[in-house]
Amino acid sequence: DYTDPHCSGKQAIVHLFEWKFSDIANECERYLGKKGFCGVQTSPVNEYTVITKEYIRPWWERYQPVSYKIASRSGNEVEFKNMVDRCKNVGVRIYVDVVINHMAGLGRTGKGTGGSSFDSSNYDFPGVPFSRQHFNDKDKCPSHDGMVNNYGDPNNVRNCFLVGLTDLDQKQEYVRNKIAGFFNHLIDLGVAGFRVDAAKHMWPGDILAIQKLTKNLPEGGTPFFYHEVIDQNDGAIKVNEYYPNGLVTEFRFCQKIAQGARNFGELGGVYDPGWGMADSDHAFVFVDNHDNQRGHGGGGNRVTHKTPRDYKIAVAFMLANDYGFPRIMSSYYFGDDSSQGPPHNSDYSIKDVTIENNGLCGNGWVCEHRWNPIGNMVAFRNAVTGTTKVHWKDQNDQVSFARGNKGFFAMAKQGHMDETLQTGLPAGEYCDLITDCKKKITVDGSGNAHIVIDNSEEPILAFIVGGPS
Ligand code: LM2
Ligand code: CA
Repeated sequence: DYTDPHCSGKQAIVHLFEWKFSDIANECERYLGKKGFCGVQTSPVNEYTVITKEYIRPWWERYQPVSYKIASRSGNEVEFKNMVDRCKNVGVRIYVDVVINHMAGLGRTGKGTGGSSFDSSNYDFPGVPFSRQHFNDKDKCPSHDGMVNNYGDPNNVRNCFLVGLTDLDQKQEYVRNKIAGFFNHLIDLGVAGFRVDAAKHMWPGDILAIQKLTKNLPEGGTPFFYHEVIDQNDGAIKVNEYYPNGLVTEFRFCQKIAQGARNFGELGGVYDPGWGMADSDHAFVFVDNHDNQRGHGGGGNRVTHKTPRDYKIAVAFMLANDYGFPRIMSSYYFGDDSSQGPPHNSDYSIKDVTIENNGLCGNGWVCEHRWNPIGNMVAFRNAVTGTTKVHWKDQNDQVSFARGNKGFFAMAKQGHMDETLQTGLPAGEYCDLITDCKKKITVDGSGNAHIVIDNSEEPILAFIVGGPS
């Protein structure tokens, strides 16, 4: 079952974008385990290009592989293994972002982050090794210049070069085995699954063949796979082609939740089957990702940490809602420069993530996942597993609903709410997750409660059966 994240039924992961392995391990131990996170998505961990020409150390250098050695700005294999073990010990799994559609871009040459030499223009990657014969060529790619330039044609999207990146031919047994060998190595080191980069640019059957060459986890079961397929009703490739392979990223959710956060009247329709959106059991959902938060990868007009109030509303709603498997984005601050890499020291090593007295991060790290309406809603998502939305109410810029008889959630766009509402929950005293229990809610014998929201920066309230008191 490629859709099983292997985290004891927990329901949300966080992408610690560009974090060092040592910091991820610290975060598992000091925060993620206690808060009930299922796991962490890392940035690509295998050897890649060191870019210093047109730009110095952009984040996207990681998307130009040089070999499958574990050697990245986040750390080496020893540090990786240490992270996986320390996280697993506190119930948090690791999912690796794997870049297998391509190797480095044409024209790039030199040494990768692990010291392997390479020369893309000659298709020479001795660290694997891959050579010319392992890449797609003009016979298979129908575009005149060999580049992906027609999203209406699957042969063009999948057999041509994406922004000049040397495109591997996953039809070949040799190529499949090299990639599966990389996955198997990661499984031996204890990971629980993979985010497959640029899955849209590979044939689903080829990816499935690689998945079949991949071993089961030591504790049993196939690894978790979620496939990056950007389907915004704008091309020939559809998310449902990838259902046999696991979950699929649902980028239309990013569009819908952005509209909903700005206009609560649209929140009822964030899952729109009429739009072709993946069903809940196949959808992998997120408010923004590392690409579209900076205008890459089908981006534009997404809600991000740059508008914190709307962002908290959007992510809290995603976690309270009953659609898909959610990923929380955790970013570093950046300005107008969409290439800017992570916070770094003068030698370009990545800066430590520091934790301030208020529990938020320093040194340039945003740590959205530590914002109360985000981090504390993970417990809500876990507590309401298996229930559906009931008692939905949507009027005057206010939305509220229950999840079965397990949890109740409310938000007020204007920042204030003062209503008596049916919660569907057993009578009792509950406390609000968003304010860390500073606010109490009493549910009476008929399930009604007086709901007050009065914090205009975080105009959200949530409580669960079995929650803190
Ligand atoms: C992805 N998903 O399908 C990643 O989420 C996305 O971040 C990757 O693009 C992309 N696919 C390829 O893995 C990023 C970034 C691009 C960047 C590539 C490769 O968005 O801008 O392209 O990584 O590093 C860069 C340059 C581009 C150049 C290319 C090849 O920006 O101008 O094209 O390298 O040298 C000539
Ligand atoms: Ca391809």
